[in-house]
Amino acid sequence: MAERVPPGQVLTKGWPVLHAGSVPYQLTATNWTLRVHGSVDAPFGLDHAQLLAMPQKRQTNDIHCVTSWTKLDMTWEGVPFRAIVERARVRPEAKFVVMECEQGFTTSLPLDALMDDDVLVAHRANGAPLPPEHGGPVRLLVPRRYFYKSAKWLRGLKFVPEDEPGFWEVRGYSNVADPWREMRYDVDDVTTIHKMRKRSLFQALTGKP
Ligand SMILES: Nc1nc2c(c(=O)[nH]1)N[C@H]1C(S)=C(S)[C@@H](COP(=O)(O)O)O[C@H]1N2
Ligand SMILES: [Mo]
Repeated sequence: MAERVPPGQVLTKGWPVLHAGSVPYQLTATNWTLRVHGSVDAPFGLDHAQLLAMPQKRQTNDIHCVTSWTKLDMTWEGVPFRAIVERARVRPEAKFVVMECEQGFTTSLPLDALMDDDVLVAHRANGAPLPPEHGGPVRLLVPRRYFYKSAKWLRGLKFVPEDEPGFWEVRGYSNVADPWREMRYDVDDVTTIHKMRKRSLFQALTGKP
């Protein structure tokens, strides 16, 4: 069991709801669309029925939130991210993907990380349609990263040559977000902040610049 719980994480039986802002209840399977665009030769759009017509995968995996809860053995269903990449004919210069969400939330990951076979554009969890509170009708699922990389209410996938750090990433959370290496915060940012604090403390004590 310990092998399945990353360092600093605690098991939860429930499924906490966590996000910035409010739940966009007006977004439903009836009006949801996804835009796949950027550095691709075949940009396309999808509605919910078209998403269900793409290759589907069902899997069991654990999820790890940076606020330190881990939930084991969830079942998920959705379209493998790889199928999206193949269909869009992603260009060689595309190295990152920006996940664009309803209400403006974004997160990003290297394209490589999204090619893992457990990354899904997910529409069902634990045998039921994904509830609005958990990002329904459609969210991204990236089990190998902290859960803030699993964008809720996904509306766009933008392939880009240069990274565009997202909502939590620009607020000091790790851009890598690997739970097994406990990468919760951006160490470079923290180091910079510590240096700044040391310098201002030194100035306060000595009066020297
Ligand atoms: N669109 C959007 N997706 C989001 C967030 C958000 O604020 N907006 N928060 C992230 C964070 S910090 C977490 S922990 C998970 C929580 O997902 P859950 O509410 O289904 O547990 O969603 C992630 N995806
Ligand atoms: Mo989170």
